[in-house]
Amino acid sequence: MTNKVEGGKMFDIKNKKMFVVGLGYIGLPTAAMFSMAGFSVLGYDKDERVVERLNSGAVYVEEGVTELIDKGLKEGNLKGVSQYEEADIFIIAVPTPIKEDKSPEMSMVLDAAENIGRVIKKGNLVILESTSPPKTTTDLIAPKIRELSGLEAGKDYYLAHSPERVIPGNLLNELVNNHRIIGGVNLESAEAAKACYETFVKADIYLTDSTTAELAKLMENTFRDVNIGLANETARICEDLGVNVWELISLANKHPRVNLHTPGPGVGGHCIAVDPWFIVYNSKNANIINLGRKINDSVPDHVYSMVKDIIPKGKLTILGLTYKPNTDDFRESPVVELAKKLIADPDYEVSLTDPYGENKQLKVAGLEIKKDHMKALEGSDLLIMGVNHKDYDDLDLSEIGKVMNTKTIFDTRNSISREEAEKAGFKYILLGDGKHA
Ligand code: SAJ
Repeated sequence: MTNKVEGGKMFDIKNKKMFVVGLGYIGLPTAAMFSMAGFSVLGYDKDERVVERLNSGAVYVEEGVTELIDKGLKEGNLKGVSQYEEADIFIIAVPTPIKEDKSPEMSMVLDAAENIGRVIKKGNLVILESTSPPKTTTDLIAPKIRELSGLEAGKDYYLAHSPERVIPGNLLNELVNNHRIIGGVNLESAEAAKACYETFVKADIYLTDSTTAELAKLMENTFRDVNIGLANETARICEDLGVNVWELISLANKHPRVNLHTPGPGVGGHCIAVDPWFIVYNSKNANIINLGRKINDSVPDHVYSMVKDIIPKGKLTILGLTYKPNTDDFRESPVVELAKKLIADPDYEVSLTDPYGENKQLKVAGLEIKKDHMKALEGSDLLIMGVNHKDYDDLDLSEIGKVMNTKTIFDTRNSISREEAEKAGFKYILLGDGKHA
């Protein structure tokens, strides 16, 4: 496969060496995918333990991806490295979090650009995958590479942004089957990047400029965040007006053009709760976006005040603490935030349980997360349903009732049936249910 370039130059992907910067939840699957597609892939991470784990075949990402990585390692097309070196294609897949003041933390992207700038040669291709604020490709990466190498993006080398769009929990499927947007600093750069991705992407690949691609990715996550904010605000309105938000949403969504999202204990993870801030930071006109973020960030406080109303003192057990159901990722979880508030409150004794907790040997404010929910619930006065993992689909409420001190449930997910809970002798309180408040 060969790509046409201005001035008669060609970008040929045959036998190309690829260097992937960042072996996280995007970098690793992407590196593995490209190694399967025939590229010779080196995966770099500044954390040497990550590189060692990769080379010893000891990484676990999620089903399907892990097998792909193992295959790449065995076939010799994938290798972890701890030093930057020359390559034909560089992919930047490093984290882009926010700082305390909600401004973008771009030091990892900048560091990658600087190191690539030291080894880049004419005719190379650089692709930014990390979700980034608008103009990162043109105003941050290109100048940094120019400073170190003297090379001009779009003239001496190709530079493009190809934002990742895969959802944790369904990585492999979405990597292959999601449409891709690729934005180049010029068309040739976008086409060069497309030539790489079309080796494994089965869906459509749309070409644009790099800033549009950056903003499009941010808007996708912002769309979701603002809609979840609307759902969370609707829950509060329903609590005020004596309406059950879950019933209301299911009725409103019968309209062919309405799709109200799902309220809950807050919005977490390192994407939806982060990316809208990149827009707020870059445009003074981001009003709804700013408000949506603030509404979603305020939910754990509201849930905490509901707990205070339900039971002012006693032993609480939180079931599920990850940032969303059926993932083992506890980062930026609104339920962890809630747990911290409750642990800090001297009126409560708190117990935490999550099916993924013990594997990670994680602690929240010094408290361990037990795997066994029955043990965690012993002597409890309140069961708080924080994250409705599949493991909690068939909770045995009558057995749970036997080990608890007071039989009360506070469900932030609408995942336990009121009827069954009440039949088992529980008092049942549901977030967003003004009807039974
Ligand atoms: N949530 C709700 N209500 C909803 C949907 C989600 O409260 O109706 C909460 C979840 O519980 C979680 C948070 O929002 O705390 C985010 O979860 P998510 O499943 O919406 O998204 P992520 O962060 O796991 O992945 C998103 C995806 N973006 C979109 O769906 C637009 C994914 O495709 C992106 O690739 C990913 O962000 C990313 O890396 O940017």
